[in-house]
Amino acid sequence: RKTFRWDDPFLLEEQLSSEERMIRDAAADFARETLRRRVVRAFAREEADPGIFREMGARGLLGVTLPTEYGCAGASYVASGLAAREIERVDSGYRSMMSVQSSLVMHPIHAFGDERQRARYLPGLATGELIGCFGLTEPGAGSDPASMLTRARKVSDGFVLTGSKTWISNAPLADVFLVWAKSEAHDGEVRGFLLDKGARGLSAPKIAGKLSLRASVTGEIVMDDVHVAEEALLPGAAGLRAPFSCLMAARYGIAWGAMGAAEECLQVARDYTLERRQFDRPLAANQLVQKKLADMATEIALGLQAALRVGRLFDEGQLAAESVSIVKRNNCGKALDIARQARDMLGAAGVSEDFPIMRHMLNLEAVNTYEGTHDIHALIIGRGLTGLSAF
Ligand code: TGC
Ligand code: FAD
Repeated sequence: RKTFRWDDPFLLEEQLSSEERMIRDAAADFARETLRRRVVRAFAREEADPGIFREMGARGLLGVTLPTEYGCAGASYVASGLAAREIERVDSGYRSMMSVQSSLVMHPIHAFGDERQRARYLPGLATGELIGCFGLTEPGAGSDPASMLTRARKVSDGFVLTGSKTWISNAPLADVFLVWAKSEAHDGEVRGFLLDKGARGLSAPKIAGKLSLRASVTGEIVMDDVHVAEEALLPGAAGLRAPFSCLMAARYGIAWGAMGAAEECLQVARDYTLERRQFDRPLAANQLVQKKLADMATEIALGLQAALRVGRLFDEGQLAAESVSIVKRNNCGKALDIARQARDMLGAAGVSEDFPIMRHMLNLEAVNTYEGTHDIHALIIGRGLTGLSAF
């Protein structure tokens, strides 16, 4: 009889290449040595440490899939997903910082920028000397970015941008703002613009009082007639398919990351219920408790295996957007359920910052909402199933 590995029931480890394991281990070491000891304080004080970007850069964790010529690892999407899982095991806010920089700023500059833009921004973003943000959402345009109001007006030597973005990860710390706007010079089509910190009329106030992802900062981007040169336009990005294609990579990373948070919750709930005694026996000896643990382990094993399969499809160039929606939606929703269950299993201790579960639970509420809400992904999948758009 083969031994059951409760923390790896389907032997995922054996399905990884040595390079993928190496990047995963680098992320796990970094998360354990550097992030874990800071997170409770950062979350309590709502403090995002910009130094984390440089630390991630030094470990090769920014833009993992991009080519080595820009200082990146040139690794697989599976490797980048494994890194997201390890970082989010500690906190979703740290994974958010990493994935916005990598998937939503570096990836589009690489995919849609010209060589001059790549050379100007990618090396600094890879080391974390530059911090980037991605501005798509607006106060009146969340699930429906097509209704955005931000405009780019053509002037003789460039463009003038006017409008505001909200709920933008990293914005208050950012040096580089990738902003999506309707461009009058392109028949009102959505285009991407790279704005540099310090541009006149550009500000990025913090959104305070966030009860989720408190170790990562979120802000607005306010553009009051911000003048940019012609070279700020990303030449290869035409229409909403450009930002949506960035979301593919970010949503994929989230599918892995959410499972990392869920694994941490399972681990803590298992340890706690084995240790804690009530009615003269460990909590874990009760059928109700074992069923909860079994449900958690089952969903995690399935969610990880699905993320791995989707990663392989991504690496093979075979991935459909609807398939990403399946894993983003499933894994976030399941991770949130797991965190809520685990919180309950610790009783009063579950609400304490001495355990990571309540923090994961609060974080996963935002993770379930951003990058397309749980229900929006149901509608994307529904459209794929029926050919009918429900939005
Ligand atoms: P729709 O007609 O579906 O698409 C417009 C064009 O885009 C193309 N497209 C894609 N292309 C590449 N990859 C994808 N995944 C794509 N999805 C769509 C599509 O083919 C079409 O191209 P074309 O050439 O025909 O014009 O547009 P729609 O407006 O009907 O879309 C509806 C919907 C609901 C699917 C879309 O609006 C949506 O996904 N809404 C959710 C909004 C969202 O996810 N926002 C995320 C903001 S960023 C963020 O949250 C970062 S948090 C990060 C962190 O901190 O970790
Ligand atoms: P809404 O679109 O107003 O939706 C509210 C509710 O209505 C949801 O439950 C939704 O599912 C539901 N709903 C909407 N439309 C329909 C429909 N047609 N049918 C049924 N139900 C519907 N955005 C960025 O651009 N960049 C970032 O870096 C970024 N970072 C973020 C960080 C955090 C911490 C958070 C919380 C958000 C961030 N976002 C970012 C914004 C995020 O992408 C949006 O919050 C998300 O897309 C949902 O938009 P909304 O909040 O306006 O909700």
